[in-house]
Amino acid sequence: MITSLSSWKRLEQLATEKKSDSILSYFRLDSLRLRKYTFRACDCYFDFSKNLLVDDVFSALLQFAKERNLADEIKRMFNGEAINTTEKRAVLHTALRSKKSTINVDGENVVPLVNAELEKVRVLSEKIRSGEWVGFSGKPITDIVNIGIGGSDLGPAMVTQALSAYSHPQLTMHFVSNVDGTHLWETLKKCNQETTLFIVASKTFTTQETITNALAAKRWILTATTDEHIAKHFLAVSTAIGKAKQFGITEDNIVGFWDWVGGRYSVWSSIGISIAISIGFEGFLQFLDGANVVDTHFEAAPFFENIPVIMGLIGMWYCTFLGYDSYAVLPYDQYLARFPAYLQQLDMESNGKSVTRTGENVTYKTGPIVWGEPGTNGQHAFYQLIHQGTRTIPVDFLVAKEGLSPYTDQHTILQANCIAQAEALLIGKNEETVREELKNNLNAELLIPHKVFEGNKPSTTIVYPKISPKTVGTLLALYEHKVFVQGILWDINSFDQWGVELGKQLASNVLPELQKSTSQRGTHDPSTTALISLLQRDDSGLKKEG
Ligand code: G6Q
Repeated sequence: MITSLSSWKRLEQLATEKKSDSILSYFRLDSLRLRKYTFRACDCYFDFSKNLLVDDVFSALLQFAKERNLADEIKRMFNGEAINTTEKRAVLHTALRSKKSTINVDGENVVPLVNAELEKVRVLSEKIRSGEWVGFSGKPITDIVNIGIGGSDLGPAMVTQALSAYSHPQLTMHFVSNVDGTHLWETLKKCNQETTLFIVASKTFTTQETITNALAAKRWILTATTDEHIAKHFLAVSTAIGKAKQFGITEDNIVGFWDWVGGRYSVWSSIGISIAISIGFEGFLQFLDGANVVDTHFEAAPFFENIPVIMGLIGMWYCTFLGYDSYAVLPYDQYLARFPAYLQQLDMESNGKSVTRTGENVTYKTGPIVWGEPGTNGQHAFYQLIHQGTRTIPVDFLVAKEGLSPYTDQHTILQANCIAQAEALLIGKNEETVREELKNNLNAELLIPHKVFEGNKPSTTIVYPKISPKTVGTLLALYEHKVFVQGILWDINSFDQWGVELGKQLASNVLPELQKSTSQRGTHDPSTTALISLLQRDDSGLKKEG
């Protein structure tokens, strides 16, 4: 158990000693603090100095990483070892953006395979972008609908939105994920059968939501044309080529990937074809490049200046030792509006685990709750709780040095808000200052406690040059490796997701009961039984009550 390591014990002791420390006093006591805890790497600037992190804690964290053999574990991942032990799989999304000529999985060099699928992505995306790809009536494609969910949706949807400034002017991208028919219906209202192309993105090609939506999409196309034209309106991305063919998609229109690419790590694979269609294949390559820059840094940089390692260590220090349950990711960038949602899957599906890699129950806190919204919207909503609530919520602020919009003055306002929020969280406002501010106010005594800001709230600020395919690739890969680091530190498997299975299994029992396609009533708890009765189609209970 990791709890018996000497560095663990040291960190426990330090947590008791340091949890009430003042970050501002760290600055006062160490004139080199800023220099020590800020880094330029991967074309970005990282300011960790506003964290509750000081030299002896940092050393103990680094020692912990060493005792957890993090360096060897990183090598094992990059070398294609089957580190996803419960599914007996390698974890090689890094191979999808690598510049190495040989990466072996089970003795087979996967680099040529990766390049071959990438070439298919190039050919297909260029055909669509150039207008050469036409629908059943001979018109070029105008609308692309990616049907997928989880890892087959969040990455492409988030990145396509993030890079919308680089998108093809004649192509509109849509993403349908929810099995709620509303999602597909509302999307199709904006599309025309003649000029719509669906991408069925599913690693397994068995996912209920995706197959249900894909079948509905096929019916929709067939309201306007006949079976022999289906091929002109469907692409598939999958590891299950046979199943995609069975669905009716022609082999030429299927792009593959491999089981060593986890769903939530698959945006770099052909699952990212919608990105290539939207921003062009060159742009997609730059996106891969941005991630490769991080991979190279992560593999080579010493831990004391290795950004994903530092991010991982700080996050673990907060979550496990200081008990900060959640962290907020607040991009001051409208293009990154879906970045927090993407990170929720990446982080929480990867590290929301409570047994070690060998199956023992953990006795410490693992993956945090991740949440966030773009600034400045959050400032007018939930920041109150971060500033004056009862919890400490560490924050990652993300901001571009340069904005893309022509409203450059607004970008400066945005930056000012970002910097000021980090500053406010750090310095707070004490009673004395508030008293001075309210010296002419008759209600001063009443107001003072409400206007005091405790401050000392930790944050990290990441500054990137500007939103570009490369930058977005870089940001994603940084967080991917942060999540990996934490999984190793906590000794959990970050690459499986058994926790999503039970609900799926039970849904397949509930569905026939709701549909009344079975007369057999399953055994459920009383609450579930009552809900099934209420929602059975011909039950008018809701109406009666209403
Ligand atoms: C991610 C998960 C999950 C997966 C979806 C979609 O790591 O495995 O989010 O991506 O369940 O699965 P398919 O791509 O197989 O449809």
